Amino acid sequence: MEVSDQSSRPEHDFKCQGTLLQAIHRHVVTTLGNDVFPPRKETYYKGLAYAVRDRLMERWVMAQRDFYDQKAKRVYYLSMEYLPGRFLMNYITNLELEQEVEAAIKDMPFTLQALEEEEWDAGLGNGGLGRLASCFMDSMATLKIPGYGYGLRYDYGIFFQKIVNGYQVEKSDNWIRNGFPWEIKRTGFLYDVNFYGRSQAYIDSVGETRYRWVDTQQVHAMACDIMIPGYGTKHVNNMRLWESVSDEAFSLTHFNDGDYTGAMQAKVREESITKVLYPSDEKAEGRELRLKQQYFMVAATLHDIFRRFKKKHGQEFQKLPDQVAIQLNDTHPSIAVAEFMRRLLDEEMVGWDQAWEIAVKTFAYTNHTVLPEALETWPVELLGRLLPRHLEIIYEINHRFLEMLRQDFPHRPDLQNKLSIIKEGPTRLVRMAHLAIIGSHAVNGVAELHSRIIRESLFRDFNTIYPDRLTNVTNGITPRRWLRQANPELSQLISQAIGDAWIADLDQLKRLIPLADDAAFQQQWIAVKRIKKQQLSAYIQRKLKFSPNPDALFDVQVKRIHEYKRQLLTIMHGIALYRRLLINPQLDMVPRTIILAGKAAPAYHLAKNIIKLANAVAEQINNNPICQGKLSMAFLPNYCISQAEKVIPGADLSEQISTAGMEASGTGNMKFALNGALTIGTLDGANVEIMEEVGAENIFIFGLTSEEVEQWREGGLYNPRWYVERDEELRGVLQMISSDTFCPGQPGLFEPIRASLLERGDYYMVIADFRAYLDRQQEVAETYRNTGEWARRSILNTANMGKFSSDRAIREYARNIWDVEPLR
Ligand code: 4GP
Repeated sequence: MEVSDQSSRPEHDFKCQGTLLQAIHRHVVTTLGNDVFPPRKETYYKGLAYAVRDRLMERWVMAQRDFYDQKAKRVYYLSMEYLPGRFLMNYITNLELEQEVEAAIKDMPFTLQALEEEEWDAGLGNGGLGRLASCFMDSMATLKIPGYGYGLRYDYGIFFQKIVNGYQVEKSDNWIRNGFPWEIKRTGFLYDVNFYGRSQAYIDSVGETRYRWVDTQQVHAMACDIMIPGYGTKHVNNMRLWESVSDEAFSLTHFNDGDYTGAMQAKVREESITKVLYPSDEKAEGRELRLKQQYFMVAATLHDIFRRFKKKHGQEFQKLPDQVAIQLNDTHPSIAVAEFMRRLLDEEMVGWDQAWEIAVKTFAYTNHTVLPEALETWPVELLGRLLPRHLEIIYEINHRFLEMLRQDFPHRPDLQNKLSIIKEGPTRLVRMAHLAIIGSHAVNGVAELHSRIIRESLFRDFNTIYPDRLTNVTNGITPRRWLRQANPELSQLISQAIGDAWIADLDQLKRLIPLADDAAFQQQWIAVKRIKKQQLSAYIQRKLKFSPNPDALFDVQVKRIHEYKRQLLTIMHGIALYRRLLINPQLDMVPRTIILAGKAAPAYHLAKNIIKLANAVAEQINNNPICQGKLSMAFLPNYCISQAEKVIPGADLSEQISTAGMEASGTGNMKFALNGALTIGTLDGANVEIMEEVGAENIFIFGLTSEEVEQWREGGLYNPRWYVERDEELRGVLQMISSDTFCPGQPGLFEPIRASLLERGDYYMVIADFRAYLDRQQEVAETYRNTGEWARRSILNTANMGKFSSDRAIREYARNIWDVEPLR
């Protein structure tokens, strides 16, 4: 009998002993080498983190054994980005340790909240796509799906945003500077990852031509594991992030010659692969490094997947699709299709047809955006140099695919060019999205509207040839983080009313519907919202040194700054209100605080100009006495997950106002509504489905539809000047932007914004939607005056958010795409 055989597994006792407080003290002394007295916040945070981690570790080992024993099919989620935020409270809530922790620190000179603030956000992603991946991790664990998140452990995550003089300034985000207690580094667990070299043909023992990849340069991938606990279950999943390490210590020869930098060079080069997360729209620079990152993640991950599979099933690769599902989170990891083929063909000696069938059954691909820059393409020259064998394989996949098109669609010769993986032109390009679609059995969009746009326009021709492949799974968010953890006050009120089953079954919130008309419940609801607004106001005070009145309408737009998301429209509304006050200082208006936050990609100049405008407008409004008590505006620096957890519960109004057809889904929209904010939004992304769930009368919809946007664009029908001529207030607002009203002494500072609207055709149709938006905002204000009615709608929003749980989304992936069952 093998030692690894489960039946020979001896009884071990690795249970945590003693109280949590004892464990904290032990870690403060033995792990951190400090004294427990006097208690210091930073050491206690870490001591607590280790103590909590111990408890989890116990469950984790048991869960891993379960996976193994049950021979369950596993899901591998491949993502270049994650945005888990902080871990401490997530672990405490999912382990239901709150009371024990409170008891353990009750005599300390700090609160649990203060300890929580010691943790630095793990900012390993840019925005929605990364945060979605983290919500999915939580749901997979909660639903007991044996899932793994694979990605990269960047030393520097998304940059830290400072606002200096109203401008965004990027600082590198060294998030692990103070250590990262949640990870377990597998220093003995290294895989080789190859680059460069060449492909060499040879004849194998049975006379077949085979290929191997030779003369390569190697880098090592080290596994760093982070546990992902489920809620209400002992199940714990694993997120495995790869770090590039070099065993190339440093060259003693160089060192002895006095060349200290040269001595370190090889090490630095190899370890640079996982140094830094790419900002979302980085240009040509460093493109090679980006492809290296993608392949590095994919190669190490597939190595792991094959190792695990072979341990149980040996060479029975026909079983692979019954044991393994691989989900590609957007186009970035698509090279996995070619790497998977390379492993089967070159290393496992499987024939092409069988290998291809296995690949397609195993892979699935999610598209997250219609923005063309996200559909990655690589110059053939670059891909062929870095990954020569993969380029050969891609050519062969393409050749067979085009052959199929010729045979099955002889009357559509146009498809050859349109769908080929290789885009011909002066610089030949590999279209990675095409590789992902051809190599997957399922391709999904992330909201009904987005999936329809994919089927009917972005990937229309693929939809013709693979009629059943393109499908939809509407996004979701985890109620554990976004309600239970971010808003304990509201969670408590809800649980008092309907019990706490909603935490794992969000549809239960429907039971709040009858309470929406209950005046006493409305009062309690309003009281909780007021507490969250006070907390938010105090947070703004800490960050910006002014505290908005919690009785004002908190009107919030927080997300990445992008023209299509139209922060500009929110700012223009702020300017319009300001202008009305300038014209009539006695104006009776509903007091309003406009809160914005978000990062702009470092190279996205117009987005950065919009940030400057927001800050400039805020400064004037906040310093003008006529606005006192009526209007204020805040731009919060460094938007991140932990900030979102503070801002979202305090919002009255959620701004989801992207140009219709451009926001794939949005998930912020779901988080706000779950916390009882009403939405002002366009018919875009998941807003459409939110409207269906909460009822059109409980959401403020405005603006052009996606069909109109498309028709107007295609027909060249849109002329922003037409609107400007007819709208005096709009003219006034534009005039204030383009004059030096908000930039005294710097005329022309906001000229790029004006030009984008009036000279360059206003691609995102800000002007077209301006009037409809302002009218809707007026209605928002009037509704807000009626506190009872507002509360009623707010309750109904929360009550109808069941659909948007990421548990529902993961169930759909599990059933329709992965074909996996939860563990027993
Ligand atoms: C985002 C989409 O912009 C957003 O609408 C969607 O909710 C989110 O993915 C999750 O599906 N896309 C990205 C990206 O973050 O980098 O493309």
